[in-house]
Amino acid sequence: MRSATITRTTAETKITATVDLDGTGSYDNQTGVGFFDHMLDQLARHSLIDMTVRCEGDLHIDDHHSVEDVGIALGQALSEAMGDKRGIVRYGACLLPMDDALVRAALDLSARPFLVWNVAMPTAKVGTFDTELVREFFQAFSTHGGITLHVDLLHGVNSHHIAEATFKAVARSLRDALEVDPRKGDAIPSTKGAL
Ligand SMILES: [Mn+2]
Repeated sequence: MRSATITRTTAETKITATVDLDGTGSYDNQTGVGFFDHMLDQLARHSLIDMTVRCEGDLHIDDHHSVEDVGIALGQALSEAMGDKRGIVRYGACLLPMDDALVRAALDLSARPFLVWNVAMPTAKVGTFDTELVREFFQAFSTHGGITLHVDLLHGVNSHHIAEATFKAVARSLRDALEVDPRKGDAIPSTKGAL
């Protein structure tokens, strides 16, 4: 079973995150940050990862710790669920349009965390949500998930659409990268013999 549950408690947040990589994209995400829940739902739906997240965070300060720490927990859950990555495709990429927004994501489940983020948000806020936290989430998620992740905004004028397109593009890329390739048998997809 490619699934994992991570429980992570700090002075700032208390989080439980469960993923099943061989799911159908069902989700139940409750972080106390409405817009972020909407983004996590996209991540689950379009990656076909079943995802349950609970976060009790210090929202009286702002959303930063909750968003960042959910990124850490989901990255850790992904990493644990992947195990030794035997037989997986490893790479994924997606060019994703959403109305005005066009986002390109490319990733490698490499265990070599690296984020290239070229996404300028036109506005500082979507509702009450700080748009700079989208990058914070993917920084934490890529670091703790061991993902080399490139995300580029090619076009866009609406911050809600841009943010949502980044989550969908990464989700769709993950969906491809996590797929087990029957031609690989149970080989680990690296000439090094380990990922
Ligand atoms: Mn939306």
